Parts: sequence; C-alpha cells; structure tokens
Amino acid sequence: MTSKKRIFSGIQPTGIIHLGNYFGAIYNWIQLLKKEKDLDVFCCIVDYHALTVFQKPEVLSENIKQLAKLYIACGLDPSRVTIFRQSAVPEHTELAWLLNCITPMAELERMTQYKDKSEQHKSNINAGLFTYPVLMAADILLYDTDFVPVGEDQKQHVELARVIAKKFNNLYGETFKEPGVYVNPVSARLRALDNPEKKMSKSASSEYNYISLTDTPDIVEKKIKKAVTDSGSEIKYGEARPAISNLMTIYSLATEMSIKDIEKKFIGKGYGDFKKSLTEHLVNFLKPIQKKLSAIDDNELEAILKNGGIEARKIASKKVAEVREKIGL
Ligand code: AQP
Repeated sequence: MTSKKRIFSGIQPTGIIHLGNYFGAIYNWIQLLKKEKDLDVFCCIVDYHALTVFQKPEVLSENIKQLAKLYIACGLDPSRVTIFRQSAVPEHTELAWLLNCITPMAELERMTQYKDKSEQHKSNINAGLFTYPVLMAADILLYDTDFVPVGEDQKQHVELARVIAKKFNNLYGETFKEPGVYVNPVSARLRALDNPEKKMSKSASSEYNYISLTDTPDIVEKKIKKAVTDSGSEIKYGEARPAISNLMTIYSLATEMSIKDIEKKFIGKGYGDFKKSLTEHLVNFLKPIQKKLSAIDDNELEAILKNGGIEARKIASKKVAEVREKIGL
C-alpha cells in the first residue's frame, strides 16, 4: 500500500460539466492538492458509468475528450495528477464483477440515485443503473483510496464502497482500504436554476437548469436572467428562500465573498441588480477556464490520457491480482 495519501474521484462524460460539478468536485480536488503537497490524485473520466443512460456514440466520444480538457483547463496539472479514462483500465469492470458477487441486493435497492434515475429514465431502467454503485466501489477500492471528494449526491455511494470493502475484508482477509468521503458543505449540492427543488444536473432536459463551464457570456446572461427567484425582492439567504439562496451560494463561490457581505452589498437593491452583478462575476470566473480550454491540443491530450491509463493500470492490475488470489481464482 502507498505511504502517500491518495484521493480518487471521477465525473461522468454525460454532457458539459457545470458549476455544480466544478464546485462540488473539481474545486475540492484542487484545494486538496494545494493544501497537501504529498498527495496522490486520480481523476477519472468515468465513461462506463455514463453508459447507464443511453449515449449517442459520437456525442459520448466528444464528451470524453471535452471532459479531459476541462479537467486540465480547470487547473488539474497532468504532471501532478493521473488523468485517465475508466474504460482504459479493464480492472475496473473485472473488480466490479467480483464485488457484485458479495454486494447484497438490499444495499443497492436503498440507493437514492438509482431511484431518482429510474424515475427520470423510465424506458431504460437497465441492470447497469442498478449496479452502478458497485462499479463505483471498484473504481475507488482498486487504488487504496484514502478519501473521495464528491458532491452530496454521491456520498451514499462512497459509504456503500466502505460497506463492500469491509465485507470483502471479513470474508477473505484484509485487502481493501475503507475510503473516507469528503463533501464540501458550501458546495455540496448546487440547485437547478430553473427549479431549486432539484439539483443542477448536466443531463437535465432544459439547458436553463445549469451554467456549463463553456457557456458564453450571452448564454450566462440569458440563463441568469431566467433563473427562478423566490417571492419578495430582498437579497437575503435562508431556508425558506431556496432559489435566491442558491444564487447567493454561486455568487459566493465565484467571488469568494461571504454570504453576509453579499447581503450587505445588496441592501436596498433588487433581483435585477443582483443578477446583473452575478452575471458579470460568472463571466469573469469562466473566462480563464475557457481560454485555457481553447489552447489544449488534441494530440497532447491523447498522450496525457494514454499515459494516465498506463499509470493507473500499474496499480489496478496489482490489486486485482491480489484479489483473484485471495478469492481462490
Ligand atoms: N448539483 C451539484 N452540486 C454539487 N456537486 C454536484 N455533483 C454533481 N452535481 C452536483 C458532483 O459532481 C461530481 C461528478 O458527478 P457525475 O458526473 O459523476 O454524476 P452526477 O452526480 O449524477 O452529476 P450530474 O451533473 O447530475 O450528471 P448527470 O446529469 O449525468 O446525472 C460528483 O462528485 C457529484 O457529486
């Protein structure tokens, strides 16, 4: 096992990533990297997970490339982190099968994301959607991960990975590290701009649900203008005011201003002023990411992904060999 602390996390290439994916996941990976110099970080493009919802092949391959570029454009330095495609490391699916055979159905039936996604995709409730958390457990456990930084919606899946690790260790002897979970309380769950009852989601049916990292200034302006607000007109944070509180959270994340300071700044002003200012800050926030994104070369990206896959496989293949031996295969 590694002496360095290791983190593993991934994002599905199911669309262009949004502010929720950025602040709920990527931002935390970067902060952890800044805080701890001696950290081993695995940033995966979980393309097998994406297949639990039908993806058009040409769109999927574009989304995989775009997500890898966005990782880099957001500040993940390929010389410090391992960026790779899940499908480039076959040990993920091999371990998933082995773990499937010790995972109780009842545990999977409790998963809220399975229930939500089955509700959203009634015509395609496939077995992969049901066993998705086992593949995610395999992703995490393959690398002796110390902790997994995720948004709130994925917390239950990381907890299941712990349960599966414990069960395997009890049956076959100490093999897997039980991973911890890290959820940033401020950005744990950014809500949809068009419905604060729902979370921001890249595969939402309306583009007014989210701000993508590639949205142009015009689109950001249009989306923020259309974003729903609560009754009343005050810029005040509170549980009874989920829509404006969500926009204030986004404001705070993009500007690093505290909620209190934002409230003070907008005393006596209305939603119009607030939205105009939020738009300006978001455009400025996205500008450097988009600039960096447009400068990434396709061939260079391919080399980064290839190398990432080779590095990941070195660790994953050792772990699977150990597991096979313990099981008696
Ligand atoms: N709204 C959100 N707020 C905070 N964090 C979020 N995450 C997702 N949505 C929010 C976090 O982003 C990481 C990557 O998520 P994912 O792509 O693996 O799948 P997801 O959680 O299902 O995200 P989406 O955007 O809703 O994708 P689709 O539409 O394909 O289902 C995770 O750490 C997640 O917690």
